[in-house]
Amino acid sequence: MKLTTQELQALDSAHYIHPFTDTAALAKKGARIIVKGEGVYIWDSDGHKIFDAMSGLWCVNVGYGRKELADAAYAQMMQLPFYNSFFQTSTEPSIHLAKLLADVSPSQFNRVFFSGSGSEGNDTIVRLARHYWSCLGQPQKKTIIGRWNGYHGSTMAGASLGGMEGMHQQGGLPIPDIAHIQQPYWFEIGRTQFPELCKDEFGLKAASWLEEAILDIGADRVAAFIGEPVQGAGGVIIPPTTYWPEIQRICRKYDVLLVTDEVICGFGRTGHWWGCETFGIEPDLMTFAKGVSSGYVPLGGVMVSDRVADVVIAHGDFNHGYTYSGHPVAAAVAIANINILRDEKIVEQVAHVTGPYLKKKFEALIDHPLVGDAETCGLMAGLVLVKSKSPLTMFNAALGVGMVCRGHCFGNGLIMRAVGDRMIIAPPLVTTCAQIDEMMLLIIKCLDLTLTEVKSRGWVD
Ligand code: PXG
Repeated sequence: MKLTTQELQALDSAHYIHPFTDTAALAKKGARIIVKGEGVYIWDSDGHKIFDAMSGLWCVNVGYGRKELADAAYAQMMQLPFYNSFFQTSTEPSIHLAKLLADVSPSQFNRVFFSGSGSEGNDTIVRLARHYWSCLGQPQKKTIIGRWNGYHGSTMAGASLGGMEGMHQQGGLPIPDIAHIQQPYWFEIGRTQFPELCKDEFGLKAASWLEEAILDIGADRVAAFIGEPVQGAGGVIIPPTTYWPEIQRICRKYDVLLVTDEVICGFGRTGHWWGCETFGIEPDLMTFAKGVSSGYVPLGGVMVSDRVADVVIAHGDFNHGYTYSGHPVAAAVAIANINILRDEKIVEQVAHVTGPYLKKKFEALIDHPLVGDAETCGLMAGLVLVKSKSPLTMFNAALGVGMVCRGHCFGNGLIMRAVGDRMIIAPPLVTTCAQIDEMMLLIIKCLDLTLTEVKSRGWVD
């Protein structure tokens, strides 16, 4: 039975509570229903073709419609759709994937713990980091430090590690023994609050907040620091190059585990397999999800370094696991996905061809009257919409200029996200230079339409 868009929307608003959504407001206008995907494009139920410059939700890295992934899922479902890995059993795809992940990870990582999502991966991080210190006779070393405006998922631990205040306000968060420091956001914080510092000096300053927090809490009480190499949901916040090496130095100095949440940055997004490689650091734990399976099936997990694995394994059971840890179908799809990334040299392509090409094109947006900053890292990018460039003046946040721009994108066949007045993209890693040109034309068109609208509303002079 084929339903019309209106019929689908009516059923959607009657029965479906969407994530991070004002359900009553959505019911009034109806959800946009996506029905098909091919390459970098998706189509809605009214037949509109849309350039998906967000890769679904930062995940469809090899693009839509890859038969190899569908075939892998089909074959595995026919062979063995499910078996668990709890009671001294394992499955072929999960074993092969574990080995493959060790192969594509930095050399300190030889083991993996599987979950079904990034949020579950970060719950695993909290339990594993605390358990590690407990095994070493330091059960009080359990505080985990994250960052304001970081995003680590929506479970109790994930949302607590994250620094989204709107999330903390609902459901009694954060859980105990989680702390936050300020983010290394040059444009919003460095430029305005530390005008005497250059960007690189600000990177060191932002890292010093970790040292202050560790000293404040007591190094003997801090288990780990967690951060996204580039903050994704927070608005593609690319830290100064000085930041991560200094964070690593501080973690080592105070014997605090270093965790990179690679849920967005992992599997090539930044031009290396992992964000930590782009920023030249060696974490002790890494969370992954999304790009591991290009989002075709849910899968996540934690890469566990020898340092952590050796201690935990020497202490018997780790009492933690999910029904779908190492799900054979998800593992089979992830293997096919990683093979595509390797065989088609997609990560190298991002590093040497499409990443630099996007950088050149996207940074040139700074010449647009509405753009106060524009930066990229691999195939992720963010720009800031500003009221005036000289002096640099932001719009009143309450005007929602980012949402105005997002509306024009939606209406003109482009998915570009708004995080406040920061517009962000993370197109599939298979996006070609010609497709980047096409995307840039759409972006410029939507910026122009936004400029016309803010002028007509009297929001700029
Ligand atoms: N860590 C990071 C860095 C993420 O980006 C998660 C953990 C949680 O993963 P799961 O699979 O549990 O969703 C994420 C997820 C957004 C947005 O608004 C970003 C995510 C999820 C939903 C919305 O950009 N990232």
